[in-house]
Amino acid sequence: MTARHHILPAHGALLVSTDLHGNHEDLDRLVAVFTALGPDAHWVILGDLVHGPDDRARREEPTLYDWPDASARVVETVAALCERHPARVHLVLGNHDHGHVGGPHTAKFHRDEVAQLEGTLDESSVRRLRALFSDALLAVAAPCGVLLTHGSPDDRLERLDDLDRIALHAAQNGPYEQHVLASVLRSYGQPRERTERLLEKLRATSGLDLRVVIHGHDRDEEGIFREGGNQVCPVLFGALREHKRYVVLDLAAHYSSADDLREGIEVRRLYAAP
Ligand SMILES: [Mn+2]
Repeated sequence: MTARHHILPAHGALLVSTDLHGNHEDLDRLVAVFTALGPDAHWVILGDLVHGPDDRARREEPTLYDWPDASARVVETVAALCERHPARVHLVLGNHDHGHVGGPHTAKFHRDEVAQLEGTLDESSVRRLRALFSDALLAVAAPCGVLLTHGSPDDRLERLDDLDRIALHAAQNGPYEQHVLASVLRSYGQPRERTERLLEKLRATSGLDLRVVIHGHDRDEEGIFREGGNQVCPVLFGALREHKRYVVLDLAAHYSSADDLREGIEVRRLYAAP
């Protein structure tokens, strides 16, 4: 068994960021935000570190895909952060990352993005990348009321502890674990009632008053969307630069709905307007 979920404390600040897809400039900004939050802050990175735009996407949609794919360097930086702050930086696996450690290979910008990226790396860099993703979490939860995942999972998961039994190689899992793994990594926003059923079960089995799912995986040019009053997706990848958002929470507070995450307070822009 490997720990695939983590429970945060009820004090300090929490930075939550979503998909990077090889964007090291966004990562640099987030590192500065994390540092400025002080020595008690936690940072949950919600996956999809790797697989940036190809030349064609950069050419055809420069307002959305203008960065050089620095996937390898993003992995190095996040690995170094996790090593330096093991109790405070928490990496959650994304479906693109999963391709490198047993998951299906993604094909967003290249026919096989896993083979494409690994083909650019030497052996020790491949080992380091796989080690980082092998140790990644599937979910983080906090007494402040949030469940943090890459996708927005459906209501099959019964308890957070079940995540620790999941193998990253899907074929090694039973049907329940297979379903939960796919749902945590690849589901988009859920209807309100389904997320509510999930949160209700997890409240009962974890003792945490979980009310809001904060997730990545999806994109929105406007930089954020909320669903069902109980899900929030702050967007970096796929948002226009001036709309890119991240979230900062107070772990000692309690957030009982998606609307408790206020624009300009909990929900912040990564770049000032031009
Ligand atoms: Mn994704």
